[in-house]
Parts: sequence; structure tokens; C-alpha cells
Amino acid sequence: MVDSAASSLRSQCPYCGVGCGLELMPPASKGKPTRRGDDGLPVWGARGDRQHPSSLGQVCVKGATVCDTLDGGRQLQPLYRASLDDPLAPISWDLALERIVHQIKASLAGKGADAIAMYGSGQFHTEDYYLAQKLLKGAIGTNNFDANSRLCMSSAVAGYARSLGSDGPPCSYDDLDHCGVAFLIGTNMAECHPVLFQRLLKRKRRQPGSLQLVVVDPRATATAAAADLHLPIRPGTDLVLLHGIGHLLLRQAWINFEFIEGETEGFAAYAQLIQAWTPDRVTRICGITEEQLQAVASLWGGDGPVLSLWSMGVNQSVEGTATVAGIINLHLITGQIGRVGAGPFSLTGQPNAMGGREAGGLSHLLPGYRTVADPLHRRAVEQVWGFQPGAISPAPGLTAWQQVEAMEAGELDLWWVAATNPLVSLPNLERVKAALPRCPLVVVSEAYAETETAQYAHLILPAAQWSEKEGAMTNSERRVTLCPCFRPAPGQARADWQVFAEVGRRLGFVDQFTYASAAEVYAEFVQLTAGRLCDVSGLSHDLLRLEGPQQWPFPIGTEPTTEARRLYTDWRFATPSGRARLIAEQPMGLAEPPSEAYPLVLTVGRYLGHWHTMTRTARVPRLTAMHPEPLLEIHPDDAESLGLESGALASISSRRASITARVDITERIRPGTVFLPMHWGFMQEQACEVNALLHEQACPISKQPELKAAAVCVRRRSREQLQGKTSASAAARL
Ligand SMILES: Nc1nc2c(c(=O)[nH]1)N[C@H]1C(S)=C(S)[C@@H](COP(=O)(O)OP(=O)(O)OC[C@H]3O[C@@H](n4cnc5c(=O)[nH]c(N)nc54)[C@H](O)[C@@H]3O)O[C@H]1N2
Ligand SMILES: Nc1nc2c(c(=O)[nH]1)N[C@H]1C(S)=C(S)[C@@H](COP(=O)(O)OP(=O)(O)OC[C@H]3O[C@@H](n4cnc5c(=O)[nH]c(N)nc54)[C@H](O)[C@@H]3O)O[C@H]1N2
Ligand code: SF4
Ligand SMILES: [Mo]
Repeated sequence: MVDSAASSLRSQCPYCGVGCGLELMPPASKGKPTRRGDDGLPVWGARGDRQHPSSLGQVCVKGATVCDTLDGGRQLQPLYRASLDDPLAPISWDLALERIVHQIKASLAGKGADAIAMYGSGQFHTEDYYLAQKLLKGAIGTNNFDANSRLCMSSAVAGYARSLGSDGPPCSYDDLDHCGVAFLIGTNMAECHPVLFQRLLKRKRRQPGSLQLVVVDPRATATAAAADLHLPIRPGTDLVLLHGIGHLLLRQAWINFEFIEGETEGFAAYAQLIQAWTPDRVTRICGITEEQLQAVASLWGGDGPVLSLWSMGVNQSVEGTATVAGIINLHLITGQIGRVGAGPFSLTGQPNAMGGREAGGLSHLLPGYRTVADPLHRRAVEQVWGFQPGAISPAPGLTAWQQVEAMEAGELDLWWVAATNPLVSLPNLERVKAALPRCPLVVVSEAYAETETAQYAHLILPAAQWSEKEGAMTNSERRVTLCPCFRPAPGQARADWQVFAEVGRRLGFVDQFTYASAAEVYAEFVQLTAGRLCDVSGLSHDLLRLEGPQQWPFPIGTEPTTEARRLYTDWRFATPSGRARLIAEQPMGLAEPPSEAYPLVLTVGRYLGHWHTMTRTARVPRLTAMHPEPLLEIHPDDAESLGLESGALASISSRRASITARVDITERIRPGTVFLPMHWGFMQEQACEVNALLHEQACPISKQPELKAAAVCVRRRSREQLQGKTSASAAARL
């Protein structure tokens, strides 16, 4: 616990990847009555931390209310049942851990290490992530650790690695203050990275004309409403658009020949490919006008710095990695990289998905931006971890969806889910629901009681969350903030890293898993980053506590600073040749295009006031009042031809399932496309299991599923169907 005399307490917001600094105020302060929540418990306050270089005192409504979510509805003790048909009953931590250790040992003696898998989260602290890697990939000997970042950032990870030679967003938030063009593609920054979006808007207000804002999104989102140019392209046509822009840049010689010649490779193949993407063809496929295409190309071809910002509209696609390369290609042919105000900037979703990447938190990675496939990388990690050579398997482990398939096939003995709620967030939920009961031990480490995923668990472990454990998080601009422990964990909840370490010790690896504190875990992790692109070997909990948040690279000996750092300012990229790669990839379009039976494209995203599966945000009346229920956005033309009225209930069906939602007729969405939010899982009163509709087809390179699009049909709901609905949703709750 923190010293109660501490005058101010600073942390990073545990919601989105902007990673705003929070200043935390104790429930009781001088002269003021103690703040209490609905349940009478004292509640901390949170406000923007002016000293945090990433956010300069700004916060959004979620960050400001985060402390109101911390107490109610928590999972307080371990619960166990041998069969999913039995009720859950309290079990001691000791016995709970024994169950896990017993299963791991039985699997190692039976089917082997690959019968064990863990599915973790970008909401882990770096220390949780790091010890999960050490436990699975080192001690147990399986690379079956994947995280919800597979659904989120893996196309960006793969795209950076292919084009620039390594993962690692090269930009800084400072670039938002200096870009001449902000090219926002597949991102609703106004709702999902609100503090960064406000920074852009403030600039537009204060320095009119200094910034052109382009938004590429099939919906006229709050982000698009502020744009100078909105391109409402058809879903799944981003790569076509990017090639079309490249075509015009080349045709009009608005490119940087010197940069292409000196710093890149692959130009000939790329130039040949984009020849075929003529304006006429591109505008027809994307559903935009030639004027719009010409306008965006002119902006790219201008003199000012161009900053691209993207998130799930790009990454969550069967051609996510190719589209990321498509964005980076434009930066490379124009030399718009490694300069102030310019570069390809992937906006990270979760608060520590970046730290997860540094710690090796995907099934093909190892700590320090290493891969399991590389023998030198494995050896380096084995050495620091204190395992025999050969302990780490060279085979990439199962990705999130492959873990589901392995359960379906009866190949997994133990599925350990931590800090994610896959029974809401994975695609094709009916298949997921059918797969889980085929795994003999499903463990769920969770902060809150009664989540959707917990309904399918044999063993539930109560997790200490942000504010109840100390740990580091890295935000989108590579800035690391120490998040202190300032509240006691409720009930018997424990930090994830402590649980992973305890299982490691009980497996017999006492030396490898004995740590007195999270700071010690972090100190070991940073060693594994020395000399790598994501070098944080100069960081420690002490330094972060004393000097405040720091951006990487931060090798040993680096002076702490709040100045912005950028990667590749010398134009030496992380490829073997030092040159960046232009990548020529043919667009393929959606995996499940609309058809006669399913004529509409459903896309799925987020609301400003809610966080994912709402385990936290549903507890804040101010947030639930902002978004009382999930709404199906549909264009007036489509609504009319379907006979739908605003406010009526409609059924939305795909090849996999049917759900119900209330209709919101709006011109904010393009005809032929409908939108639903992702937030309302089957445990919510207004259940709207949108991911039951989605398919699991994924980008062949990043394995990121196409969570942004499925073909659906929409119908008016009859009265009889409505009566049937109540019993169906009750049945869904097991
Ligand atoms: N309020 C809030 N903020 C969040 C989160 C949250 O749950 N709530 N979650 C965080 C996380 S983990 C993430 S990953 C980010 C996500 O941040 P965003 O990616 O900004 O959010 P989404 O709403 O999922 O999707 C963004 C946009 O993609 C558009 N889109 C759909 N299909 C296409 C397409 O084919 N092409 C293009 N160009 N656009 C398309 C959608 O219309 C949507 O407006 O948000 C983070 N911030
Ligand atoms: N169709 C569609 N599906 C999507 C998306 C989409 O855009 N469209 N977006 C995808 C993306 S980008 C993401 S990131 C995922 C997010 O989906 P999830 O990861 O499933 O969503 P969360 O609600 O954030 O789940 C985090 C869980 O961890 C718990 N928790 C919080 N802190 C801790 C902790 O410290 N320890 C432990 N053990 N538990 C903790 C929370 O209570 C919560 O239940 O959804 C994906 N699914
Ligand atoms: S913008 Fe993101 S990090 Fe900042 S306060 Fe809001 S949710 Fe938290
Ligand atoms: Mo995400």
C-alpha cells in the first residue's frame, strides 16, 4: 500500500490506450466529508494529471469516473465446481491452485504441454503479462498464450514488422500538434480515443487552417462530423482506397523519389500493382466520388507533415495486415515518416496492449519484441528465465480462436482466461459456447462477479485489479507509467502476477518464480529488452515513481525527460538492410460479402461511455444514462424498404445466429451497412449478443478475426417473436 501521507498519487487511466495520467484523491480529504458510493464504501476521486506528458491534465468521462467502478459487484473468493452442471461453491486459494497444478502435471504426463492454454489481456499490467509468458512458454513449455490483443492490435503488430522490420508505433502524441494532415482511417477517435481527438479539435479551433482532418469510415461518426473531408467508403474497401491514393500520387509525381531510392525496397512491384487501381475503378468499389479521391490524394501530396491514425476499422479485417502495409506504403513513397508531425500511428485500444507486446504477449512472441521461431531469441530468453536450452518450443502457440477450436476438438485440458470476457468479445459465440464444455478445466481469473465467461468456468479466481496492485503500463505513444497500489484488494482477490508466480513455484520452479514485489518482476523483464527496439532497460519502478512516466526507447543511462521521442528519425529501419519495405498486396474485400439472403453489412464498434463488456462502466449511472441501450443504426432508405420504424424492435440475423435490437434510423450510416455496439453481453438486462452474428475468419498473416463485418438480414419483429424472446434470453443464461 502507498504511504497514506503521500500528498498526491498519480497513475495511468486503466481504460483506453491513450493512457491519460490520473491524479487520485483519497475518499477523505481535509475539511470535506468522505465520498461514499451507493454501497456506503468510501470512494476515491480521479481527475486529469497535469504533470502527465501524454494527456496534460485532460481526461474523458470514463477516466473521471473510474474510481466509482472499483468496489461494487466484485468477485471476492475462489469458486469451484467439478462439472458445469453443478453450482459453484467456495474453495480455498490453496485448493484452487492445487487443482490447476494437478491438471498441468496430468496434462504434461498425458497429452503434453500443448493441452494447456491461457487467454490473457491488454488490461494486464506488464508484470502480469511477463510472468504469464514465463509460466506458459518457459515453465510449462507451450506457446499457447494469446491475448485479446489478437482481436485488437495483431494486424498492426504484423504490419509494422513486415514494413519497418519490427513492431513499434514510431510516433508521439506531440505529432498531433504538428501534423498538417491527420488521416484517420477506421477509427472513431471522438468516442474511443477522446482525449487525443480533443487535442486535434483544439488545434483546429486555435490555429484555423493549420490542420486538415480526413476521416475514412462507413459511418458519419462524431469523429467524421468534425472532418474537413469524410470518405464514407464501403466496409472492407480500405486497401482499394489506399492503392487508389498511391496511384494518384504516383501519376502526379507527388512522391519523394530520393526517399524511395535511398530508404526503401520493393518500389517496382508496388508501383506496378497500383497502376491497376485507377480512380474510376477505386471510386466504384469504395462507393465515393472521384473528387473525394482526388481531394485526399492532394492532401497526401502536399508539403505539410501527414499523420495517419488508425484502429479497429483497419485491424479487424481479413486483410488487416495488408491494409496496415497499405497505410505505411503511402508514408514511405512520400517520405512522411521519422519527421515531426508525420508517420503511421496505430492507436492502441487497451491501456497496456503495448506493454503486452513488449512482454511477448501473443502466441508467436517472446519478451523484447522477440519471436518463438528464432533460435537466438529463444536462447536469450531461456537464459534470463533460468531454464534449460530447449525449454521454449519453436512452434507458435494457438491464437485465441485456435484455442476455441482446440477445445472443440477435445484437445485442451485446461483453458485459463484472465482479464478478458471472451463469451462477449470473441466472434461466433454459439460455437464458443459449445466448445467450452468440452474442456475439463476452464479457469477464469476475474475482478467482477457474474461475468458471461464465468458462467462457463469450473474455477473462478478473484482478481485484484488496477489500484489494488502495483504495475507498469505502456500507452500508444510508448510511454510507460507506474500504476501504484492505493486501495486494498477486496475479499481474497490477488494480483494476476502473484497467482502465476505461485503456480510456477508449485510446479517446482521455486527459484524462477520467487519475487518479493512487482518491482522485482519488472526489473527482470527490462533486462530482456536491452538492445531491442523497445529497450526499457533503464526503467524501474523507482525511476518511474520518482521521475514520472517515460517514453521508450529508454536504454540504461537515458536521462528522464518529458520531451517527445520518435523512432526512425535517422531513417534506419529495423529490417536487415535498414530499408523500409513497400509491400504490394492485392485487395480481397470482405470475407463474407453481402448476398441476396443477407444483403446488409453489419459493422460493430463502441460507444463513448462504455468500456467493452461493461463489467465496469455499467456500474456508473452517469455512463448508463448516456447509453441506456444498444441501438441498430440503419439508413432511412434501408429502413423504408424493410418497413422499419425508429424505436421498433428488429431481428438481425446472420448465417450463425439471430438477435434483437431497437432500431435507430439515421443518415449517419451509409445505405447497405448497419451498426451495433459490442457492449451488451448475455448477462446484461438489455442483452444484445452481437458477436453471435460474426464469423471467425481472420487475416492469414496476423490471425486477427474480421470483427468489423458480417453479412446480415434485418426484419421487423412480430409480436409473437417478441414474446418468445424473453424465454430465449433467459435460457441463454444457463
Ligand atoms: N469508449 C470506449 N473507448 C474505447 C474502448 C471502448 O470499449 N469504449 N475500447 C478501446 C479499445 S480496446 C479499442 S481496440 C479501441 C477501438 O477504437 P476504434 O477502432 O475507434 O473503435 P470501433 O468503434 O471499434 O471502430 C472504429 C470505426 O471503424 C469503423 N469501420 C467499420 N468497418 C470499417 C471499414 O471497413 N473501414 C473503415 N475505414 N472503417 C470501418 C466503424 O464504423 C467505427 O466507427 O477503442 C478503445 N477505446
Ligand atoms: N464484434 C466485435 N467484437 C470485438 C471488437 C469489435 O470491435 N467488434 N473489439 C475487440 C477488441 S479490440 C477487444 S480489445 C476485445 C475486448 O473484449 P474483452 O477483453 O472481453 O472485454 P473487457 O470487458 O475489457 O474484459 C476484461 C475483463 O477483465 C476483467 N478485469 C479487469 N481488470 C482485471 C485484472 O486486473 N485482472 C483480471 N484477472 N481481470 C480483470 C474485467 O472485469 C472484464 O471482465 O473485444 C473484441 N471484440
Ligand atoms: S481518453 Fe482513454 S485513457 Fe484518457 S481518460 Fe478517457 S478512457 Fe482514460
Ligand atoms: Mo481493443
